[in-house]
Amino acid sequence: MRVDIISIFPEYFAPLDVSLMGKARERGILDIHLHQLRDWTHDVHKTVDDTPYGGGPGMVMKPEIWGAAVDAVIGEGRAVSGEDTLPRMIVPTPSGRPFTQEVALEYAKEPWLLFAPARYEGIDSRVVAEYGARLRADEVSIGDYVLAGGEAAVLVMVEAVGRLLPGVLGNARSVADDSFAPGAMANLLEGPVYTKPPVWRGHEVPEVLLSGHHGRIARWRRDEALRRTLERRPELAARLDRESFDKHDRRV
Ligand code: 6GU
Repeated sequence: MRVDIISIFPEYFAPLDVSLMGKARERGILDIHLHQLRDWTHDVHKTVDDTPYGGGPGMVMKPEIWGAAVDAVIGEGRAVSGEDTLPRMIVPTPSGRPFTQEVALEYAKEPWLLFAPARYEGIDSRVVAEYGARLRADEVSIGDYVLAGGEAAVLVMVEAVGRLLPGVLGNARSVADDSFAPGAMANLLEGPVYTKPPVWRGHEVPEVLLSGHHGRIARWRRDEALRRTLERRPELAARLDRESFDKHDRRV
């Protein structure tokens, strides 16, 4: 997968050299290209923002600069990937649609993603209007809080998508068992996990996990997942498919 990120802080993405994402890049599974938005300015101050029409606080990022940057990055990518290819464009904003595991799985199928994180009060809305249909541009939010800019949200999304790419995780089963994964774990949080020693500071590992009884262990894990979801995320629990519950599930 090719990933382009246009930002006034390309150095913000240094963490993508580390750990799982760093390995994915070394192996050529993730091909990340960082771009400095200010490279597409023409004034001595390298201005990327201006005052908002209609008044109000803060500044808005200028459409011409973003337009020039996005056009250039598309051209650069096409020269490599073929002239008929276009990236999926992702614009992080707290007013976007929620980024969920389902959205991560959808993005993981794309060959090319283009992230456009904004600072200040956001990007002039005509930029998404311009690229919206052609690049299937999405405005997405990673949660109900406000960040100082979209860069941290891009880090979150690249990691969530990157770990889903074939060959990135050693054990493919861990993707299927994730909290929020479609299928058996849909709308379920994962329960607690343990490793050796069997007793640590007086805290014991649940006996069933030491039993070697795979059926009982699977049953226990599902009970813990259901319990945890009911307690911590009642709104998720309400979306569980009760039709597919077995008798034991109904008691939890
Ligand atoms: Cl995607 N961007 C910003 N700036 N703040 C956010 C966000 C995104 N998602 C939640 N808060």
